[in-house]
Amino acid sequence: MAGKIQSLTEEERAHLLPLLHNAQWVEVVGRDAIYKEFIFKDFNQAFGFMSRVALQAEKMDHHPEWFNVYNKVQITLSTHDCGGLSQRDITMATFMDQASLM
Ligand code: HBI
Repeated sequence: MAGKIQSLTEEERAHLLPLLHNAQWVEVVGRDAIYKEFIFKDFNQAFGFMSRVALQAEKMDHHPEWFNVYNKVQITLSTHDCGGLSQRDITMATFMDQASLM
């Protein structure tokens, strides 16, 4: 059985969160989660991004909370299994930032 997913430690947060802030991720007030709004040229680009992320989410078994309207995709990441941010959220956020450039 897979081990329990661990929340990020304070040391990990001190190192990782500034990097995410530089990529326009913000911490959600009142919740151990991160948020970012991606804006694309049009819906086609936005949906292509969402498609790439969806495949990665399935591969990682780690799914975003997201809302899409036309060319905007609003994303919140947190790990349900540990009730807060885990390394999985960092990995997914990094993937999303790269996938948004394709
Ligand atoms: N997605 N964001 C997120 N957080 C989780 O804990 C999670 C998930 N997708 C599937 C998943 N966990 C499975 O491991 C089951 O816990 C549902």
